[in-house]
Amino acid sequence: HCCHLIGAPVQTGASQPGCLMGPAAFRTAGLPETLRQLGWDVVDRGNVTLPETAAIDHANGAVHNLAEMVGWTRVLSQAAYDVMTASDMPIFMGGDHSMAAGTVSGVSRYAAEQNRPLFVLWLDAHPDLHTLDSTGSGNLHGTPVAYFTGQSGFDMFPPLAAPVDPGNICMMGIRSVDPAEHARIKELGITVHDMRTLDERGVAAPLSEFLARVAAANGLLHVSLDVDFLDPAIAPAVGTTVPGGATFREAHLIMEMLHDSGLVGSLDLVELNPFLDERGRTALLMTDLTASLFGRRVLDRMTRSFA
Ligand code: DIR
Ligand code: MN
Ligand code: MN
Ligand code: MN
Repeated sequence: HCCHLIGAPVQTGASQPGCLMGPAAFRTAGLPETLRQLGWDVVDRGNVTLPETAAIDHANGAVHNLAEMVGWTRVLSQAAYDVMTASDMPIFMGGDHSMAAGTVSGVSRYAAEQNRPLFVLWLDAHPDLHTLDSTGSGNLHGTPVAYFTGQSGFDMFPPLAAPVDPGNICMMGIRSVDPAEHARIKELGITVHDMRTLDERGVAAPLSEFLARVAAANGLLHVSLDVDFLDPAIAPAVGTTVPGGATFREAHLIMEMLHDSGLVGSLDLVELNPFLDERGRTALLMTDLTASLFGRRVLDRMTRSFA
């Protein structure tokens, strides 16, 4: 198996600088070596770079760094499409979550060409479902899901080769939702397992249901893991901490189940801000979780089938 790493040093979508250093922190935390020890061939493609941009104004005055997000979306979408043809399971090392406008749209273009439906597992405290018109903060990391599902108002962005079907998105860990996002979740029919659902049902049952759907459709699964999915007590290095996040054990179980499913085609690791970390602990935890997704386990056991 071959895994390609791609760095996406994007920080213009976040409220504070620092995600620029995310890819370097994942390399420093030993992500490439960790995957090699699990038997993967690892190719580090280095970081994608942003071509020069000219400012773009928007009627919503809160919106900032729009030209940067448009530029990143263009280059990352192409990079993601290219790497999908070359790699079993590419990892996009972010970078703030605005990068997912590029990675998911590129992966979706690839899936469409393979005649396979794309499914997205969104592990996050936030649904990131704002449009450019509805965002109040203007922080564009709150908008990628609206873009890649084809919501209106993203005309200055690259046209989508294959918008993601909102019915194929499953969000887990959600606990900070703005009113406009709440309305959009219902309107689009996105499956959202908020923290209350995870408290009541655990993570295994809702995730099994979703994986069964992916398997039944012969789908390709993209996983987008935002650091703030995790509880701030174990993952402090993110600009938008929200109390009451996923525990170490819940997160590892999700990653192990994803590995066992054999359905994951690509992974985003996003919102790591190493400037806010405590001696690299968040980068190391994210690396450990990735190891579980790529096959690290405590004991051999019967592989679960979700078909
Ligand atoms: C909030 C927070 N919904 C916003 N979003 C964040 O600024 O739009 N997304 N932090 O990751
Ligand atoms: Mn996010
Ligand atoms: Mn978030
Ligand atoms: Mn924000």
